[in-house]
Amino acid sequence: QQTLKERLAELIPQELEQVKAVRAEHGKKSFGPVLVDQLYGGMRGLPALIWDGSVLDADEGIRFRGKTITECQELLPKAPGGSEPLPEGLFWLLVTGEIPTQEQVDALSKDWAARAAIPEFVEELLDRCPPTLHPMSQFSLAVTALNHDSTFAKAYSQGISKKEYWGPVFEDCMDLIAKLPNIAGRIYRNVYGQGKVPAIDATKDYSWNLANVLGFAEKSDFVELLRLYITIHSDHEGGNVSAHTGKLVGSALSDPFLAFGASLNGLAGPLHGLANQEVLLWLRKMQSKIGVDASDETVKEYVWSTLKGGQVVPGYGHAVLRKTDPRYSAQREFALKHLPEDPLFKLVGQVYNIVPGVLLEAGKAKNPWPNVDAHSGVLLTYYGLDQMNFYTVLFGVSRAFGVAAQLIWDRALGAPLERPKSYSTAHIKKMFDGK
Ligand code: AMX
Repeated sequence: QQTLKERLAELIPQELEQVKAVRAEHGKKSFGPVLVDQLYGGMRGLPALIWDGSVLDADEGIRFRGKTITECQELLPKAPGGSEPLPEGLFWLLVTGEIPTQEQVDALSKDWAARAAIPEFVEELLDRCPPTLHPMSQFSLAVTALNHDSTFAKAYSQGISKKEYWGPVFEDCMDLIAKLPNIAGRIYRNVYGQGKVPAIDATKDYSWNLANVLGFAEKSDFVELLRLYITIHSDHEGGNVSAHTGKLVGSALSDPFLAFGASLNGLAGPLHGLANQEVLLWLRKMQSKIGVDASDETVKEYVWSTLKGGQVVPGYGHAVLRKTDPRYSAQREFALKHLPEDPLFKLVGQVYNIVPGVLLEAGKAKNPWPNVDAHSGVLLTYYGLDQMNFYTVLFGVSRAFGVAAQLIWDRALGAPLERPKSYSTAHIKKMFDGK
């Protein structure tokens, strides 16, 4: 049976040929004009990056290597007795574009378990963080520190040839993903006083081990939730802050630990990954203000008061999507199956019926529909993981899958240093007004 690295070694020359052919045939074709507004407007819609793992359609949502979330749920291997895809299989798909066999997925689980230990100094680093330091800051510190043992950084300093970059980058990416449960588990237990992190079990899959380091492995539905959670949070094409940051920093040949540490710092922002924490805080605040069984009218007033206070409604809107996020829908399906009567789930449903109408009436947001973050916190809370400021760490563990897959390909295809052109307002005025 072929390993992921062996399969990659076969695919890389084919992909190099394909990229060469695409560039030869289409390299001088235009995607359309670049508007001055796009320079000021956060580059929305500007075609600027190659990202192979996934592409986001504004109406349909994400496809991982051409497959929808539902197709991934059907096609990817599962754990014994489970019905959600194993993230190991999703990683294989992101990297190769192919659906792996059950044996290949099992081998990845074992490989990651074998790589899972973190250096003692990283454990100490985390133990020394004050519990008041946000879990995402701790997470980013620890991931950055893993660069101490980077295979790529070492190979580069020893003069490795450009053609060989992808091999050590692959090793670093595998190490990175493998070590995240131990880092996440240690942060969780340190911050919330939950005792020692148990050892990784090499006979179990990645999500079971992640659940176990957090102290939730006995709840098999929670383990299933994590399998789904990692799968849907893994990748969302290349332009979002965490994905693009990882690619950008990686383009300087910073190793995958440095690159993904930077991704995490972007994910920690409230307009990006931190929104899943913000959603729960917002819902709780609403409940404390208007009570648990508030009428639609009162909820509506509360939504308006958020907007009038100059704040965003967390979990709603998106820079690319223009319909309900299928990642939201996948979590809703999970909730309907496992926790249909949960009061917080019902509140999320009630909010879903109200917020889009208010945002449409307010007339600013281009997309009034919910994104992935509108739902995730409710599911985690249901199983007892109610420490909201930890939620983005789980998003970060998942996002490593997508960023790592692209870092491997970027180095395999010799992606150059990123260096877009910037202009000053004075220069633009001069360019178009002549003064
Ligand atoms: N509540 C209130 N106002 C909103 C809004 C929301 N949920 N979504 C967008 N708007 C506002 C914007 O703030 C902007 O206002 P401005 O003109 O005064 O600056 C205006 O509508 C136009 O914004 P847009 O073009 O529709 O969105 P964008 O591409 O600039 O930003 C996003 C996208 C996600 C940052 C925005 O919708 C938002 O702030 N949502 C709430 C936070 C959130 O849920 N983030 C998570 C996104 C998913 C993820 O990355 N995990």
